[in-house]
Amino acid sequence: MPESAFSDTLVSRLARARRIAVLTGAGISAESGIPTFRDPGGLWQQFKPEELANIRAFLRNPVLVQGWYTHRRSIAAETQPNPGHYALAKLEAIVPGFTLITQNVDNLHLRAGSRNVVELHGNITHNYCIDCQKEATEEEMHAIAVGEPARCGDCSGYIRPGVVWFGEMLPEEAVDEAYEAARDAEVFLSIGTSAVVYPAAGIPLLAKEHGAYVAEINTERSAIADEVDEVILGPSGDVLPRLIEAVRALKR
Ligand code: BV8
Ligand code: ZN
Repeated sequence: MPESAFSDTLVSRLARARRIAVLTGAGISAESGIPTFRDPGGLWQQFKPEELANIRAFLRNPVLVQGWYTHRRSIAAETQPNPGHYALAKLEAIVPGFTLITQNVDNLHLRAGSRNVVELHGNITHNYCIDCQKEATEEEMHAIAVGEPARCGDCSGYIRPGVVWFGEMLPEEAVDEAYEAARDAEVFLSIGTSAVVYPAAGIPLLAKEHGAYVAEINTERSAIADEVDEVILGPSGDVLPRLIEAVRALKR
């Protein structure tokens, strides 16, 4: 199959489907300028996930970890959703049942207008106190800018980002919703994820086990490429708008 071409089967199944589910990873935000985790120059090139995205690293060095998330929050705030995010919002609008499951914490799907978004790993714009769970205020977060650990104004506990770290459970309701959407989906798209982090990486396979037609959109083959029905090699910001346009044309 030529580069970033998709099959007529995929287009007609998407056009006919009453329930579609999508899983996205950092790759869908790459064209917005947000570095992925594992690509060259990725977020984990200079740091390993074990050094930053876990509670032990945070308690050992809250300033470093809070600083890393502040850096990532500022990147996310400065970037815009790209045509891939907008294409998924358009697909949601023309499909009766649509669930967007994301591993990303960058808030770009919500900013692109997607509505039914399941944030498996939380959202970088939420920050809360690890002791009393109070949502952090702007001024409490300001301490990070001066190299101090951000602390809760009520109980002076450390403030952490509202994301799921390695070794932490995913939000139960998010997992339940994602699993239900995967089981019910007639078509499942896995977009821009290396599919190495679990339980998220298992969700496209759950959809396949329950009879969904599963397609992957990625610039390279992911860890689950051999198990899906179709692999479309190309940047999601280019593939998705063309794919959704083909689906809309068929539905007219
Ligand atoms: C848990 C939020 C249970 C924070 C993240 C050994 C074996 C198997 C599993 C484990 C194991 N040891 C430990 C585990 C469990 C662990 C895990 O899976 N580890 C992996 C590394 C082996 N999982 C966990 O710990 C999870 N929790 O299991 O708890 C538990 C707990 C307690 C008690 C009992 C049980 C929690 C995992 C959540 C971690 N948090 N993020 C933050 O963002 O800082 S993970 C983070 O990396 C992302 O959220 C995402 O999930 C993950 C993978 O990243 P991707 O999104 O896929 O991005 P990546 O860079 O890897 O790939 C980008 C892809 O895009 C590439 O394929 C590239 O080709 C493609 N691409 C690039 N450009 C484009 C493109 N595609 C299209 N277009 C483009 N333009
Ligand atoms: Zn507190």
